[in-house]
Amino acid sequence: MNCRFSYFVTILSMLTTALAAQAAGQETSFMTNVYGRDYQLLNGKWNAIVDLYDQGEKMKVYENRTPRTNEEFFEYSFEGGLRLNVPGDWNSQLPELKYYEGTVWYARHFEADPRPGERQFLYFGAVSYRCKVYLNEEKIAEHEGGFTPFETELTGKLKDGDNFLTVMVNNRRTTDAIPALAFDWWNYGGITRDVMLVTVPDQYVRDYFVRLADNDSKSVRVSVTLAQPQETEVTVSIPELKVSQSVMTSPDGKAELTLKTPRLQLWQPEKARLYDVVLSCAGDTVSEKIGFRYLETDGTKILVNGEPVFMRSVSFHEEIPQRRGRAFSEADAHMLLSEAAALGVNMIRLAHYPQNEYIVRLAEQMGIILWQEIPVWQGIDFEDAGTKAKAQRMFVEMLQRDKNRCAVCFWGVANETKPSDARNAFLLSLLEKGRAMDPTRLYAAAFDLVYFNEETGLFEMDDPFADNLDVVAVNKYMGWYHPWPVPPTEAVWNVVPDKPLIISEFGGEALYGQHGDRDVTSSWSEEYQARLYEDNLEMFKHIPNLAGVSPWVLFDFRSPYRFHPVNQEDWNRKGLVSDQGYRKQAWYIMHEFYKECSKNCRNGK
Ligand code: GCB
Repeated sequence: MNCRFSYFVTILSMLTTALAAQAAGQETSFMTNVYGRDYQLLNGKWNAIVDLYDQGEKMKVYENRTPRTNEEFFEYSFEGGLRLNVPGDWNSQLPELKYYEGTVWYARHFEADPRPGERQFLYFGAVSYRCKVYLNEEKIAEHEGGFTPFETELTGKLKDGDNFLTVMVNNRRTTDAIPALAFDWWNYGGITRDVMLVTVPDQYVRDYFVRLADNDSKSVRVSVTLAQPQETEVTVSIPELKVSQSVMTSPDGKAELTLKTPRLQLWQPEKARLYDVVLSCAGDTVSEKIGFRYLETDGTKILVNGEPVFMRSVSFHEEIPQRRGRAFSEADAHMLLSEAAALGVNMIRLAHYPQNEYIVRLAEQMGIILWQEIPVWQGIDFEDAGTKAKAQRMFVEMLQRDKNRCAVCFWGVANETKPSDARNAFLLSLLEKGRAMDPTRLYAAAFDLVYFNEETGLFEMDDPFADNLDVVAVNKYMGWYHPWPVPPTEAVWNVVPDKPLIISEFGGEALYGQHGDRDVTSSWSEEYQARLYEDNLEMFKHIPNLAGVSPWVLFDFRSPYRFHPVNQEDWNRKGLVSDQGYRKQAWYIMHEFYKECSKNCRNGK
């Protein structure tokens, strides 16, 4: 192809991709495995303007103008003012921004060297919560949703040499947002994950889904989509297994193939096994480490590779407590995951939103099962069609990013929702989308409406939506939000008795280093929290279909509605580990339980 023609084909394909995305009702789509591509990080210090009254758009600050005549002046300048780290939340970078909810403009220059035959994309790991992106004064993208990535194509828009990038970021809470008006974590705003300038060839492997073909290890199924619709050869190989296979894409640029893999070893919890998988088409090669495992449920059991696994889980927010800010780096992922591993877990419920890729990829290397969910967290407006479409897009973005991460075994659709027709239709639409895209995972949701039935003397739940799920999870704060109606030894559950049940949250608050009466909730003492753990562990013996437990939560985390001036000070103190990184008494109880459980727990027995 000559250069001019190739340029024309590229522009045409950009248009078809954009139109197809629009037709599918998606605002955004992005390439698979961006970290496997040739990229330049645009992280670092960015200039910033705090725009409390949302005037920046009207003033066109993204034009970044400076006076050229004696009469001209501008009431802004990106130079000489605030500088913010990217990635990073703004709240932890300046005392005045600790509680800030509004707009901040970010801007920076970068050098580009666009070449014919190549395409460039700007990729944001996450911007919290909504944003508009401008390149060289032109608006090129917008996105809503603080925990999933998006990209925008820059081919044909980049200047040779200096380019100016502006991002308007807004984290104001609204009723139609996800999460909505109130949620129990800090509303961090900012460009909170990596920003990447990605270069790929004109034609490239844009998307792929690699997984086991069947519930055994004998063959691997691969679905590939090329960037441009074209009949051409694609090859998939797993060098370590000495397998490689080629197939022609159909005219739409898509192909399916199955690799025979008789010697494949499966990825298992606590025994990670990953293989380099290489995908190529003419002029493009991309590879990454991928693991293989299969999931099923059998009555009340969760099976990984055909074996029942009891989920010894814990949750954490994407937050480094000691820094009082969002986690964003590989080093952060090491800190969070090593503390989780020390507790003895084989699973993490990533609370309450998709967390950054460093966490997901490292957990996979460590053999830790993940549950990922979108922040459909209480208070969501299920009646609002726009909110529903937003949730679907977020869910698709989460699946799209991590579909090749075998560690992710559960996709969570919601946390603590109340039954209603609108809620059911909303959540069902997520399940339908998910199952159509990815039938290889277990679909779950966490409920909080389990109650003690005085007549039957059992803990029960009436939420028919549970029938739609593979695994049902319950958050239950016995001994904290709920006093014990019967002693823990008599606390027997009859909740979705035919399905696997995970206790996805339990716990209570304690201020590290505070000692007090183990019988008094308001002592906020380590002793009370430890006793609460003992009681709950006792209760778990009476949940016949128990398939896993997940204490809430690994670390104390910041939450603006935790008002108690002495015991909380804007912190949710349910951590097993304090904000300073110290283990509380309850940590040792849970650790001991998990040590025993790793030998003895088989779905509650
Ligand atoms: C819950 C929520 C979780 C909260 C927790 C609490 O049920 O799912 O996000 O942080 O309770 O501490 O109240």
